[in-house]
Amino acid sequence: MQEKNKTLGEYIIENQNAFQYSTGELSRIINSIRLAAKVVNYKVNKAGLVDIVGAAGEQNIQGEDQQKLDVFANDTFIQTLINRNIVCGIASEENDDFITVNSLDENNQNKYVVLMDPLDGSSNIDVNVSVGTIFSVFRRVTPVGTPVTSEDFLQKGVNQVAAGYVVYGTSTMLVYTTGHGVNGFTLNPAIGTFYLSHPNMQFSKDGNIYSINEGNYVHFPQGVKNYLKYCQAEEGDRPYSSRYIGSLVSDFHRNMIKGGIYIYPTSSKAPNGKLRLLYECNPMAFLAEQAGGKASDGYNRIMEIEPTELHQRVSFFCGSYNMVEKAEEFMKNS
Ligand code: P6P
Repeated sequence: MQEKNKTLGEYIIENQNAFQYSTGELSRIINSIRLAAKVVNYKVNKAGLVDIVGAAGEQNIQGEDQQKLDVFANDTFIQTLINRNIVCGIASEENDDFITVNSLDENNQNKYVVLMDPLDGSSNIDVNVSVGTIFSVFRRVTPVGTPVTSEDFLQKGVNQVAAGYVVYGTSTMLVYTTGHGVNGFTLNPAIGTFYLSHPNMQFSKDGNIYSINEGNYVHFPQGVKNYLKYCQAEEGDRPYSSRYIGSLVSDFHRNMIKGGIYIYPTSSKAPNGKLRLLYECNPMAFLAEQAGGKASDGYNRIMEIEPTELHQRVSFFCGSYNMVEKAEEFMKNS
């Protein structure tokens, strides 16, 4: 059991050897994410005060207006990782293609690639609702010392060596796993240190919160409609509560603490769903499973999906194990 109030730095050092491939590289990646998270947190908290809110005028590959904080967060995480010469490649929601990182020494021996959504939920920024960073880490599959290829990024979620998120909310937290459970660290902004505040985070097997944008109800598949009617029926511990922040990291984080299910299904408006497999669904699925929860596309385990494109979208059901199972039952029977 991890005792509370340990700093993130102490935790990383103590657990470095627990990690099978431990050469310190993965620890240095987590440390870089820690540093970038503090820098982004500072700007997110100042967004209302300085001229950094509002669209940057550009559009990302998703065709979404880029908020200036999106651009800032993307640049911060990318530069922090590149400057420390610890990864061989980076993919981001904000970049059309992956970035090949040439190490400072000519024979780049770095073994890891990082995929990320640098600021998820960014449309909430100018209405002061919490947003988050999501990251996923893989070992490269192509020969060390050669430039990375798409093969290094298009890996099944089961191959992840680490995943996590930063939630910039009423407090800023870094929540991550390296395959040995999920731990949450809360930032003390006065001294810029993350402390272990939520050791061994677990989803309850059952829950009574469902998170979905019910405004899209008429566009949902019948199985989702049937599941929503089940959640709203007066029977046993139902009706459940509907809670939807519109920020995946925040909805996921609340559901992990209180129990619940998050659903972003396919619909006639979004035939492949909205969330991206590689840098949103896979990392959240890794966390969910490590916390005793479940993550599927309504039919199949998210982390078994064979990726075909960097920005591909999937339908996403994630949270308390029994709630996801029940939703899958409705999907299969519809
Ligand atoms: P909608 C944010 O853009 C996001 O990717 C998730 O963080 C969030 O849960 C979802 O999309 C919100 O989408 O269509 O309900 O506004």
